[in-house]
Amino acid sequence: SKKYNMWLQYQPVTDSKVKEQYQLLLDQVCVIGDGIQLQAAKEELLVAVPQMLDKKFNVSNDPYNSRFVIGNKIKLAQHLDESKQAKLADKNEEAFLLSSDEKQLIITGNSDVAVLYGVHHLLRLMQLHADITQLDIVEQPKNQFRMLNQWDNFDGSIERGYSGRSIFYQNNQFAEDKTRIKDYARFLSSVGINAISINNVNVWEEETYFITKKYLPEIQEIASIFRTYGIKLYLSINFASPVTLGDLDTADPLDQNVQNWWKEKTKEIYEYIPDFGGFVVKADSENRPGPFTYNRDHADGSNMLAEALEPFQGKVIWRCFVYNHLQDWRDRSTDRARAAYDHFKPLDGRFHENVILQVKNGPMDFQVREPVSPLIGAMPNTNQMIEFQVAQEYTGQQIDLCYLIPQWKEVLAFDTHIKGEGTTIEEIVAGNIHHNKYSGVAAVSNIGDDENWTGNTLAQANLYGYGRLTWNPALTSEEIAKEWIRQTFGTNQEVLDTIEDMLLNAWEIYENYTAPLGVGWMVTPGVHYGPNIDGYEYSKWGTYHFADRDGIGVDRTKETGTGYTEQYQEPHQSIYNDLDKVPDELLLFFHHVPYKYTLKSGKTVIQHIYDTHYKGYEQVEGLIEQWNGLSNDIDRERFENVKNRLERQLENAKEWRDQINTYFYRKSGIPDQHGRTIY
Ligand code: BDP
Repeated sequence: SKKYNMWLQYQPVTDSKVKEQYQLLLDQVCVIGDGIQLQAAKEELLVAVPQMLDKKFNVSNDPYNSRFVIGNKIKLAQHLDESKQAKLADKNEEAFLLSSDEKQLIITGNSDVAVLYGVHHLLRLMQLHADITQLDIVEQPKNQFRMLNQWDNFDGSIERGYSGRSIFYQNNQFAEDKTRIKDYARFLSSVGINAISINNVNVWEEETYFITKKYLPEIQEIASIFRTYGIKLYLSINFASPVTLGDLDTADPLDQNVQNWWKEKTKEIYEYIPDFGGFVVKADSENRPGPFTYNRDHADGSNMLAEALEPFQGKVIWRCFVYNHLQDWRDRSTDRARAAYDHFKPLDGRFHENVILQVKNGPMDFQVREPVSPLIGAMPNTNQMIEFQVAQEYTGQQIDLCYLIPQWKEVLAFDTHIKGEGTTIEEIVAGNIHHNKYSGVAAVSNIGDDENWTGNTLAQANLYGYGRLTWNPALTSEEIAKEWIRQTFGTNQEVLDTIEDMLLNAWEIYENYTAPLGVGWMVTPGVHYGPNIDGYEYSKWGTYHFADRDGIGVDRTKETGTGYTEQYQEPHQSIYNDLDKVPDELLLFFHHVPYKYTLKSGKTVIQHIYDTHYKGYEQVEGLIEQWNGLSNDIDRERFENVKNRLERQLENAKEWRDQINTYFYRKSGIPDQHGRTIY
């Protein structure tokens, strides 16, 4: 169905000129080589081309009588002139080349998977109805690791999943029908994802057995599906595995028996999966076991695993989401925002070459607005990757519309100044600043077994955009939106313009009706959907807004606050520290101010709160109107799906608007300047 096919719709090309051009070149394909990823490329062409061009499409092995030839650059060597060879020579393993004139189209690359990426690039161009007779394209991914983390549990539930149950597991069994896993791999490879971890970072009792004979045969099968699409498989592991599995009574990383246990274990895994990616580890975080139990630190813990993986080129992806989650809210001496940096920065230089630290984009937890984590780039001698959340845990849970690419773009564009001007997050995670061996991007996936994969059909754009952006961070939010809409919904201009507008405004709209000015949280505890202003105020999680009758915000300055601002390089340190310089949208993340404090926008904080909340609600009404205008241009199924979600979003926006406005009116006693209803 259309819902299911996401952006690989391969709709028939109706424009007759375009169709003629495509038909001429794509009469048959000659595939040179027989690698599995090349086969996947061929298979994709066999699905796409006949559908799009409404004709038969053959496979041949005669390059001299084929207009369309694919194969890696070694296999194709004699068909590539010097200039083509040269274009690929200084590029990485995943680089592809598309070259064509009216009579011939060649897709090649530095490896078979590169050819698969090249084929997907061609299919993308075709779905956009581009001219394919004058191609001269060489592309390589900017980021080395382009990973997704599934937070799927073996029982079939998904931690922070908003689109049904797992496509990997059902009731503590592996999904028998692997069709969806294969299709997922297709979608991911079409946007260049090259790594995936398939189980929740919180590894429970039964999942601990994933690294044993009990389950490795089944995991092997999943690994081979992903391998076909150039995606390496990783597993989240339980740091206390030797104990949980009953083999040892300690998991102390400096204990020789523990070290040997992991070495044996790792060897066993590689017998099943020779190209196994490695381990993703959440340790000493939110009740997960880790090295702290034995008075060891994160370097000790990760290095022990790294040594076991080293002989097989495996990696340890060690998460930095470490903070005190058992805080006393009365105690102001600890600041959760500081935690990752305070824990990890002093360990710089101590990690093995195959350890990569995975750092969330912000210092708290995927809020609608946060400053960029000061830890990213701050450890010049350590591999790092950034972690985003495609799943909309705090941004509307795929009920509310929230196109996240603009948020990620802002993060990537942030200039840390760690090595002077131009040290952007984008360049750091691409590995261009510190030149460590590994770097890249990871993100929590947003898919489940809902027919449309992502709950809200429009949330497919976030998965698509995540892949495209990690491949090429220079793409703009607009470009990515346009590409996605065209491929997903076709070429109708009104559909394109309307959805593009909806997507591009969605993040701001969501921010408008939820927690104001960077303060975050104010969500229903546990669930994280819908408002509960004081829900996390007197809790152990370190997530406070400190609203009282006089003002609101968290003082993180060096003089009177937690000193978090000092984790940044200049000029950020001074900017964030200074009430006059801090950007409005982050004001309450860094400062506690009176309600009548005047923002740079000229409004007071309290009036800003009122105004944005009325506006946010009205903007959602606007989204509904926009969407309804497309009722004749979009198939029923997808139209109704989004319509229904938007209606729920409106309810949610109303709850937020009224609770936030009422709360702050009661706290401050300051009326709305415009005299609108406050309950
Ligand atoms: C938080 C989620 C929690 C995750 C945790 C993590 O609420 O479910 O386990 O992050 O990233 O956002 O480990």
